[in-house]
Amino acid sequence: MQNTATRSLLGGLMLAGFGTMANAQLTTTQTDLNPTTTNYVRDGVISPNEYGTGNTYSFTGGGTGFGGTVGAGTLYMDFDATDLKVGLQLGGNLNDIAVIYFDTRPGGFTDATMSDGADGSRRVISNLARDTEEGFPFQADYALTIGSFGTVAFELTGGSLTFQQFDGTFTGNSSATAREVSIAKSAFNIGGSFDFFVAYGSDTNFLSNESIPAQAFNADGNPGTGDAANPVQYTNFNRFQAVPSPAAWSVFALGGLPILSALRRRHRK
Ligand SMILES: [Ca+2]
Ligand SMILES: [Ca+2]
Repeated sequence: MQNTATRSLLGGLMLAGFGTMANAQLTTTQTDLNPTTTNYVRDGVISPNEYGTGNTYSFTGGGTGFGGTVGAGTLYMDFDATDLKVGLQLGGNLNDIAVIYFDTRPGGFTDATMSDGADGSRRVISNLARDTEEGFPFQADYALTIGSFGTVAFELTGGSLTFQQFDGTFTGNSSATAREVSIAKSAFNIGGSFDFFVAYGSDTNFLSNESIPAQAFNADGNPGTGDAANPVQYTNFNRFQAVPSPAAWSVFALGGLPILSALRRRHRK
């Protein structure tokens, strides 16, 4: 078993957490053990071992207010050398817009600091419920929307969100079609680890109670246009990370061992 000092050193090495909020809670971490290779195929099907052995690089959620599309869905991820591969197996028909918020660097934006109303994706990303400012578990840097139109990726800003990419491979609302998309890690500033959560809402800012990971408000009704006296709080988030490379381990060996020795010496006193 690793002692606390080792674990905290490993945590520091992985550069995890880029400015989470005080009440934020990490729910699930998945680690890509082969971060330079993938079995991903963009075919609308989650095939065996496509997202890790046994498709274990997966994340589930909660809430059924919009039919379980996201709340009963499963989100898959995998790295290769250049890309993050994302697959969403829907739990119901995709009649609205799912948004994945990414935390990949310090700083960023929340519902309260974004306000781009130029199209459906931008409206959902920047204002989940029409009349309220939802709480985020972190300041988000990038977002990916998934709808019946395909997928759109943006860099977040306080003004007009910066368009990154559109993929129209998968359209329509059928729950039978998994939505699969590849994003260049460089486009989202993704290094060895990032945090994310998923929300679901309409392009008119009527918010579902569904999310990945599960949130406390999943058990309540849909937030809809929002209750100013009780704005929704997304406190829970997930993490996807690459297993440290041999280079990172050698840095750990060189830099970490003297620290561990010092800790041991101090412990003996
Ligand atoms: Ca991989
Ligand atoms: Ca596939």
